[in-house]
Amino acid sequence: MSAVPASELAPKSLPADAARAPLLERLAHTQPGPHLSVIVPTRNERDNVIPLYNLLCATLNERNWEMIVVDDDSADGTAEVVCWLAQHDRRVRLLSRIGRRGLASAFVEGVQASTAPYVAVIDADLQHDETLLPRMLALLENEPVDIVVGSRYVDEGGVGDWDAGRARISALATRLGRKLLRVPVNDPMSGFFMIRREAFADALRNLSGIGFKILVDLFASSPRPLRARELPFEFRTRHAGESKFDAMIGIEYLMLLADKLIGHIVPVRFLMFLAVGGSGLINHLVVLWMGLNLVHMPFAAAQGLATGVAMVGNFTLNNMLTYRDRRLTGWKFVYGLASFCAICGIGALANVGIASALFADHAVWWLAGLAGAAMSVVWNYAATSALTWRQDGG
Ligand SMILES: Nc1nc2c(ncn2[C@@H]2O[C@H](COP(=O)(O)OP(=O)(O)OP(=O)(O)O)[C@@H](O)[C@H]2O)c(=O)[nH]1
Ligand SMILES: [Mg+2]
Repeated sequence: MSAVPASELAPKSLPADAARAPLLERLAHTQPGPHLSVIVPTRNERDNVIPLYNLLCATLNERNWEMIVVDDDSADGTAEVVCWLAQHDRRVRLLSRIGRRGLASAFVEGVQASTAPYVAVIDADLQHDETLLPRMLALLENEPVDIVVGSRYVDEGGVGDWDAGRARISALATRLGRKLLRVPVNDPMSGFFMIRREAFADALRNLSGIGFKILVDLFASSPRPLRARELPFEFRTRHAGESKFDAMIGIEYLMLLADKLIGHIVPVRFLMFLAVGGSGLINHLVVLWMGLNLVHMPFAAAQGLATGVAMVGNFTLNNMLTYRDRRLTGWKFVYGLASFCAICGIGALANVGIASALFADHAVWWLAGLAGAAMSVVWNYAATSALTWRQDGG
């Protein structure tokens, strides 16, 4: 195994014990920790884990590396395969997350669980060219570079067999990232890169961690411009299993851009919650109109039906979009819906109470109405985020 240079290991201030002879003597005979951690986010990648491990072994060879698989509760037994491998090779580690989603946050937590001075991320499905890893590492070790990106949009790189639609979406997302957030690489959408630990640590507290696109997030969150290099590679065809690419990834990307641009002023989840609330108002009016004019229901019944449809619709949309990373399924969906309706019911009562009190105090009617509505929106958002979509999975 190659030893880690002492300079890489020395934190800014070590306790005095670190310099004492017995410890130094003991450490002289231990195996150093990994020099490179390769983070592999997985969701249902059972049949790709072993082929990827074989490729990493072949390319990283005698280097001191480890593979950290961050699995989000895969239903196909991915975690079991990783456990089995890890029992045979201590360079394989598993971080298993329950009730959590998202490639970006999986990467962040994988890096947090590693102590290596260099960390890389690679897809499990063999689409990335793992043979670039030694060159990425050499660049970081030998040159003043913070991050090396595997790029599909430089000479000799390519997107493989994507259809025209996906290629267009990726090109648009790339332009947005480069223009709006000034990401200085040709392929800010790439999910394949290696970064120096300090550069990651400096950006860590500013990261949004939303969705799929961690590279954009890293560039936009770093307190200083990251010194970047790109190495070309051709995106391969997925080896086994199914793609997780869907329209939601686009929405999450827009949320990430919004968070980076205005997130310091207003939380992007709150904006999404507002947008969903706006769509709920339209739903409400459409159902009310249909109840009154097509089914000829009494007003109170039509209004009750419209309220119910809007609440279920709002809950479902918020569950899909605003809280996609904490999405509730099965019975949790049902309990979540009940708590959402209860919280919004309390919000409605508070809304009427506050608006009526202000109105009685001679406030203008629309100002009283707006104040009541604003109060209930903030309450609904705060309470459902704390209770319905709790951080621990609801
Ligand atoms: N931990 C974790 N990993 C994820 C999640 N979503 C996707 N992944 C993994 O991230 C990697 C990239 O996902 P893919 O579905 O291959 O996305 P893609 O490469 O953009 O799409 P395709 O080209 O169609 O394969 C794969 O290893 C996935 O298993 C997630 O929510 N959590
Ligand atoms: Mg893939």
